[in-house]
This record gives sequence, C-alpha cells and structure tokens, in this order.
Amino acid sequence: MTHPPHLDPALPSAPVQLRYALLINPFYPKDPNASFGKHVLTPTLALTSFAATTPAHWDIRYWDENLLDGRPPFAPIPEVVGITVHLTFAKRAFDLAHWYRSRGSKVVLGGLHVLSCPEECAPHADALAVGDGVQLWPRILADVEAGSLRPKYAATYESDYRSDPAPRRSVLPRQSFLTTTSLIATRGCHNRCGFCYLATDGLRMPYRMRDPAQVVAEFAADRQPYAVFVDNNLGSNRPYLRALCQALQPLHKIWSAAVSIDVTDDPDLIRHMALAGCTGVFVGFESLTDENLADARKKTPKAADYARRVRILHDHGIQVNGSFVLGFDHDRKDAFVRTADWIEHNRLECATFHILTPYPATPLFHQMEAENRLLHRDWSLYDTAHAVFRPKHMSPEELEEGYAWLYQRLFSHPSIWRRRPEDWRAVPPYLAMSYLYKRSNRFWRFLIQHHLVHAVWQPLVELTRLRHVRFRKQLAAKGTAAYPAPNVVAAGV
Ligand code: B12
Ligand code: SF4
Repeated sequence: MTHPPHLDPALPSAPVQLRYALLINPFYPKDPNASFGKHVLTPTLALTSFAATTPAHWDIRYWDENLLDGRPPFAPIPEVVGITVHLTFAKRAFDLAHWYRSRGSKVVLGGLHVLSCPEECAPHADALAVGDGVQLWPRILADVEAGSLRPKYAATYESDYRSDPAPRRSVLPRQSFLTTTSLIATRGCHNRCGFCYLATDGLRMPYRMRDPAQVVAEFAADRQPYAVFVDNNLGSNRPYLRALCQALQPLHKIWSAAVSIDVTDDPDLIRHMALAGCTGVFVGFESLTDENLADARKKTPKAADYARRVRILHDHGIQVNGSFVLGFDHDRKDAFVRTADWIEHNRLECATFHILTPYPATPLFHQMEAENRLLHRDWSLYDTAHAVFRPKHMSPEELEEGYAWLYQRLFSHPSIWRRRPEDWRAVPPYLAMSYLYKRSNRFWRFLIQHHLVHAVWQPLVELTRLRHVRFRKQLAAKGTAAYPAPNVVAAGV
C-alpha cells in the first residue's frame, strides 16, 4: 500500500492501437494511521465523468493503480492515455506519462493539480486539460484523430450541469469497490474556505445542480444498495437537497454524503434526508476553536453549538463522520486531547483527521508563503498526513505526532466502545462495522488484492439497507425521531 509497481523502461514495446484510450488513476501511498478501507469505498468520478463523452468508435479502458493489480496495461499501447493528477500523486502521474510517451502514446493530463500548477505539468504531457474534462475530452479525441492535438485545452465549470451525461460506470471493476455508485448531484459550495481547493486562484465554480431525476436514474441503473455522494457539499442549497431527498425516497436505498453542519439549521430537512435513506454524513467541523474557523473564513455555526447539531443528526439515525483539521494558528498542544475528548463525548461514530495543508494557489498557500512558513514544496507530502509548514504554537514534529496520536486513540478499543450508540440494539452492528473499517488494514490489503471487497461488504450493506427501510417506516409513521439508529456503512469519504 506504500509503493507503486515498477515501470520497467526495458520492457519490450508493443504496437500502438489506434482509437484506444486508457484512463489512469495513479497510485498514492496510503497513510497507515487511517483506514485502508476508505480507498476502496467508492471510486473517484474524475475519469468516469468524462469517459462518458468518448465517441463510440473509441475503445476505452479504466485502470486504478490503487486496486493493486500491478503494472498498468501496455500491450497494445493505447493511442491516448488520460491521467488524472492530484498534487500528492503528481510525481507518479509524471512517471506514468513518461513511460507511455516513450512507447508512442499521446498523454493527456487533467485534474486538480493541472488546474493549480499547469506550468509544472506541461512538460510531462502532450496536452493539458485545464478544468472540466466533460467538455474537453471529446474535443481532445477529435484533435488526436485529425492529427492536430494542441498543448493546452481549457474549460470552465459554468456550463449547464444538467446536460452532462451520466458517468460511465460500466468501465469500473465492480468487485473492487464497496460500491461503484459514486454519485455527484452538485458542484461547488456556498463557502470558500481559505484552505480548500475550491478557493484555488482562477477557479470559478458556481454551485451547479443536476436534476434530481437524473441522479435517481443513475442510482437505480447501477443496481447497488448503497451510494456515496462525492459532492463537496450536498447541503449548500437546501431547497435543492429537499427536492433531491423527495426524489430518492421511493428507491428504498441508502446513501451518505458530505454536508456542512449548518444543514442542521433545518431539522425537518434532516428528517427528509433520513426518510430518503441517508445513513451517514461526512461533516467538515474543521476545528473546535472559533478563531480558527474565522481565520479559515468558514461561515459556520459557533463550535459550542456543534454538539446540539450532532444530536439532531443522531436523533434521525444519521451517523456522523467528523472531519477535523489540526495545525491552525490558534491550535496549541492541547488541541489533540480536546478534539478526541469532544468526539468521544458526542459519540461520533467515525472521525477523519487532516494536518492543515496549504494547497498550491489557495489563499492559505499565499499566506504561508508570504509569512515564509512553508517547509518545502515536495507535493507528495502535501497529503494532509504531514506537516509541510511551521505551525504557530508547536513544532512540525509535534503536529505530526499529535495527528498520529489522534488516530491511535480514536481507533483504539476503549474509544470505539465509548462511542457506541446509545441504543443497545444498534451496538453489535456498530462494533462489527467499526472493527472492520478501522482495525483491519491487513485484511483490507488481502481483500483488495483478491478482488473481494465488494463480495465481503455486500451482505453487511444489504443488511443495513433492510434495517434502514424498517427504520424509515417508523420515522414516517410516528413523525418523531426517537428510534434506534440503524447501523450504517462508513459515513462518506
Ligand atoms: C472520491 C474522493 C476520494 C476517494 C478516491 C480518491 C482517488 N484519487 O481515487 C478517497 C476516499 C479514496 C479519497 C482520498 C483522499 N482524498 Co479525496 N476526494 C474525493 C472527492 C470527494 C471526490 C472526487 C471526485 O470524484 N470528484 C468529481 C470529479 C468529477 O471532479 P474532478 O476530480 O475535479 O474531475 C474533473 C476535472 O478535474 C477533470 N479531470 C480530472 N482528471 C482528468 C484527467 C483528464 C485526462 C481530463 C481530460 C480531465 C480530468 O474532469 C473532471 C470532470 O470535470 C474529492 C472532493 C470533490 N468533490 O471533488 C476529494 C478530494 C479530491 N480529496 C482530497 C484529499 C486531500 C484526499 C486525501 C489526501 C485525504 C486523506 N488525507 O486521506 C486522500 C488521499 C487520496 C489522494 N492522494 O488522492 C482533496 C484534494 C485536494 C487537492 N488539492 O489535491 C479533495 C479535493 C477534497 C477536498 N475538498 O479537499 N478521496
Ligand atoms: S465548506 Fe468544505 S467544501 Fe465548502 S469551501 Fe469549505 S472546505 Fe471547501
């Protein structure tokens, strides 16, 4: 889980197959502190979203190096290789690009890192796709066919989102993911936190929404009981979320999504989410210190009100995976223990930790650069598991130690036990899920390598869905939230 397969330059070259495009999600090392399971929960839509626009006379193949299937395919050599690039795996993406280019492929690079650092990516590609691949990919392939590929293509995120085709999920290896149904209903967020990639210089991403009917049709077509919404913030537009929930309800399926905690301003909306099958939310609390939230320019309720809001979600059977960022300027060494205590006290079923990371071309990056606090620009360590800047009230080493300690504490037996649901009936499935998700990294590696992820999780997920359908009936009938919370699959990414 830490080293990619070797790209042997001496391997004999195969002939180039015209009108064959290979799409690659490059390898990235997994943080051993966190769960390996999260990497096979649901696939990124970076590649499948625009794969759907590939003309019918092109063959298309999908390759995710994180599924541990060895070296990516090289016989025959694809005419075009499309690679998605994030800063943490940029080096691997460039190595792959070099390997395929030396064998005769045209390499197209796209994704977040191409958007924020195009100059760095350009020397490694025949063409850069800056921005929305759904608009660019058909143009790029047409130019390849015409022999007139240009070095750079650019598109904004301002087109009518409803005209995008459904992602091409048929190219995904279904056995390798807990669910292949990554859904995306919206793009953007009503916030623009200074550390978020949405605040990247020059990126305009107004909040765009697909028709609820389109989303429902995709969910139904993929024939999975559980979907993960990969939206930045599914709760940014509350009337839209309500309409989406109404459309999802008749499916009798379950799903999880990322929302900001202000969505609990409207408890009736939370009820609609539960009735529609929401079993878990991924919430970016970021910090329990208001000054940090203000510095990050996050429009959010006061931290003192977070606990009440978590209860609203729990009361509706919705598990909470809290995301916390450590290393803000008002964090002192007590931040780690305070955060762990708060999570346990409020019985968050799951928590995800991130060391504050200044992504290039964001306001946070400019600030750190101006204050001369960046330690280096080795992007592979900009993975939110390493301190890449000088924190104000502790050393980078102390920040990294505190981060690792938080995972150890929250994944420990006593902590899992302390956070068990209050209703005893929900405890056994909670424990089963917690141990599988948080304490089984060796097991995960085995499942991934043997393509067993889906097979092992499917019965648990289906069981959760059945329990949730019963729970919803009670919730609808009684109109109150005093019900045992059904156990759920991991609450989002
Ligand atoms: C699903 C997901 C995951 C999954 C799968 C990741 C994977 N790489 O396989 C899991 C859970 C494993 C994961 C893990 C992590 N993730 Co993640 N993840 C996401 C999430 C929620 C959705 C991605 C997605 O499907 N987006 C929708 C697609 C359609 O958008 P897109 O990727 O921008 O692609 C479009 C364009 O960029 C372009 N495009 C992209 N690639 C290409 C290639 C070509 C050839 C072309 C033509 C076009 C093109 O076309 C697409 C359509 O418009 C995003 C948040 C988000 N909503 O985007 C975070 C996000 C990508 N993750 C992030 C992070 C930080 C991580 C972690 C490091 C967190 C951690 N500490 O564990 C890890 C490590 C993974 C890693 N190194 O990539 C950050 C990245 C920030 C940054 N600047 O790099 C994001 C943006 C979240 C955030 N708000 O901070 N993640
Ligand atoms: S609320 Fe979340 S998705 Fe929205 S800008 Fe802030 S960090 Fe990004």
